[in-house]
Amino acid sequence: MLDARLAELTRCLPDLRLLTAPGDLEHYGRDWTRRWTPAPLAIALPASIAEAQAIVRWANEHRVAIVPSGGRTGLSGGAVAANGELVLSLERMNRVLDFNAIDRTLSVQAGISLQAVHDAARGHGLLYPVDFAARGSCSIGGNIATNAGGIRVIRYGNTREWIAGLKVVAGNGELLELNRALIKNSSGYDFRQLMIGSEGTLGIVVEATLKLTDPPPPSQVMLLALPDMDALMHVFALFRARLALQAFEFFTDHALKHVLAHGAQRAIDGDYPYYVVTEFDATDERVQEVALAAFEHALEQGWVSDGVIAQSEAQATALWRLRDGITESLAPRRPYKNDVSVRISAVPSFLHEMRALLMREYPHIEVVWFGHIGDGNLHINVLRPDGLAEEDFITQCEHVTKLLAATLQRHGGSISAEHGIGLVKRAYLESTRSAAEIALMHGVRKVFDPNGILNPGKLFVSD
Ligand code: 2HG
Ligand code: ZN
Repeated sequence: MLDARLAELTRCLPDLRLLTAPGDLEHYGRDWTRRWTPAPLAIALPASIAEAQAIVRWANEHRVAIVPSGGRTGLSGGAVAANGELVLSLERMNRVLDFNAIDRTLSVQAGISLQAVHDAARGHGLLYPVDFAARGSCSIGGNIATNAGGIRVIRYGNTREWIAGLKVVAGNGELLELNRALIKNSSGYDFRQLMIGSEGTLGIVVEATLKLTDPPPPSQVMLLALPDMDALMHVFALFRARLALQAFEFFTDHALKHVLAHGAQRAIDGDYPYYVVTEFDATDERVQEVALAAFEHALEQGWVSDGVIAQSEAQATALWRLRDGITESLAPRRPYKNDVSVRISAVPSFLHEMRALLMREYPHIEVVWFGHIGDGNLHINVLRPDGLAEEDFITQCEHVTKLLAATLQRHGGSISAEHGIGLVKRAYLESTRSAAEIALMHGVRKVFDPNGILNPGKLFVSD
């Protein structure tokens, strides 16, 4: 027996693809957090903007909450549907709509994967530069909803920098065309930017016009082994001063252990506590000399202990795998994740306090650190030991996150650098945003989504 509300939905939209089988509810109701039990009402897969608008209008009429859904690779629970919501999946709206060679833009439907965007841009001899390991599964709509960052932020910035225009279905079902891909548009509030990072609480992104750029110059990839934490930012300053960096990522020996166990190839013999993968422009042969001179200098200073520079594309890929493969290698353990940031200048002092805190609070628990240290963004993955009940583990992690949030606050940082607040971090929003800001955020939400049907429960503790 179909729920009466759903019966009404299929009456309004007879062609709408609607899924209610238990397997579908489970599949579309969760994200990569795997922490909440999926319990959506149904899954709607609109094929057009008009269908998406009609669904939102229906949801307003029947006061059904909607969870906008892309690739569900999120790590903060932003796309979880555990409370009888309707999941509105953009999966079928996954096409490239237009390429404009003069504007150097690509217009796409929101459900397209990041990988397909990369491929389409490459097909036109250009680059969409935001990139990260989930590229094959995540969707551009989800990237926009969280202002996704990734491994090239140091060179290209976050998703926010690459959105020329958006089409968004607001909480009342109205279609908003935001910025229309203008480069210059000084005509009042920029709602496009407001939508980016709003985690589906203000509107549903249905189409985006993405800026493209020149393909990157040839590059080289280097793996460095470091003797201690203090060396990290010295090496970063040195390499940044001498080379044109495209990426500067770090991970610890714990992270390395897991990726190696997951099939990656060891590239440096010996055991070191910290590693860096860096990629830099290599427009001519001199660059390799400059890189090697920087490496020698770091060696003399005692900031690096060993290093390897990739001699082929295959080697570069193998070195990247050591960093790119971390999340996947840890996934079976369902880690508790923190995703924090501070200004680059605050990294050294923050790292010291953070390490002391984690060592004190997690004495018998494995904690894996890695991340985009060149952007001041650190990922902390806490692994539940066998024998510790999930509930007790989460309680402990939440207690530590509270302390971490206070540490971040002292350092002027953020509790969410790039994964979003979602369900996981909503209790700590006030460590990063003032009470006045949060009150305004609630006010803004009311304007765009008066009945609070879009992704309720996410971002804020109470709607
Ligand atoms: C990355 O940088 C992703 O690889 C995932 O942001 C981080 O798994 C994580 O904690
Ligand atoms: Zn990351």
